[in-house]
Amino acid sequence: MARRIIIDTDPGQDDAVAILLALASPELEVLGITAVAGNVPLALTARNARIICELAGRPEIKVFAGCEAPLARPLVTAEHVHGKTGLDGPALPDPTMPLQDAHAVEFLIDTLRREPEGSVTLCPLGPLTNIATAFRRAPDIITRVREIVLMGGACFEGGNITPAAEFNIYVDPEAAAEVFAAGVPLVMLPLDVTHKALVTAERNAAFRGLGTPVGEAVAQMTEFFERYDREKYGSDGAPLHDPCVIAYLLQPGLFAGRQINVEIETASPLTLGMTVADWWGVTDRPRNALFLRDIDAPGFFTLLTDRLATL
Ligand SMILES: [Ca+2]
Repeated sequence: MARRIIIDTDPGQDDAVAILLALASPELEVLGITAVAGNVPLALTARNARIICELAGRPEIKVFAGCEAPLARPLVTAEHVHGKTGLDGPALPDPTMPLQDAHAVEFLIDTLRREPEGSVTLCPLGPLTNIATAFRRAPDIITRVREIVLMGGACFEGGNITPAAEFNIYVDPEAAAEVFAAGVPLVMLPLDVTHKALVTAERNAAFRGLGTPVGEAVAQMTEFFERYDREKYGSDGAPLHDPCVIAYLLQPGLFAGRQINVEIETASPLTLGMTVADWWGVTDRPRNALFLRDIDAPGFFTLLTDRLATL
């Protein structure tokens, strides 16, 4: 039976590739996509999620709009990375599939209450506002979640929005703190992993070489945001953050890490949103997250390219 997931997302070119990978994978059943404000404001993330479903030929996927702003702070966005639409790069048509009427938080609560306990995995690819709001409003759903597999945080790699913090956690640190403390089995794909998943020229040529609308769109999206990353990190190409979450669900053996304690800084102005990761076990704090640190990057790109070829 396919693993049932909800993708919570703020597309974002790398979110887009993650959604495409999920929709291309028969091992996964996407129960719905919940949009959240993050890389760009909510109206755009809700629009971009639908553009990507249509690109994948899956207009029947249910897309829900969620929270417009973090729990306790004004929204910080990342147009400097993703462009003003969030999906800059390819020219993709406006979506014609509808946005669902229900709020994303309502969908999360209803779905977790309806589906068998321990059967639904949450895949957050943006700030954790929708998830934390659902947990606040309906604490009974928390123990019904099978697992949370999220992109966010950083330890050895440092931050990408401040020296200490990764973007998704920084944007809504209060939400992240609540989700990390909720007691749900949690797997995190931090920058320590995703900065090893670099789209080199050769890997981008493989996307383009698929000769399909999906392959071409993915190539153009990664070309757009790699300009920024090349300048910033001097790296070989853009890190493909969010698809690592879906790849972990498909082939966990591509990744390695440790079960450790991770807590979120919510007070210090200097390190706000930092994921304080007890990698060396120097505290007695309970282990609440599988912190992944390594990835078989060639294996990841082979998986991704092979699956995109099926769309
Ligand atoms: Ca994202």
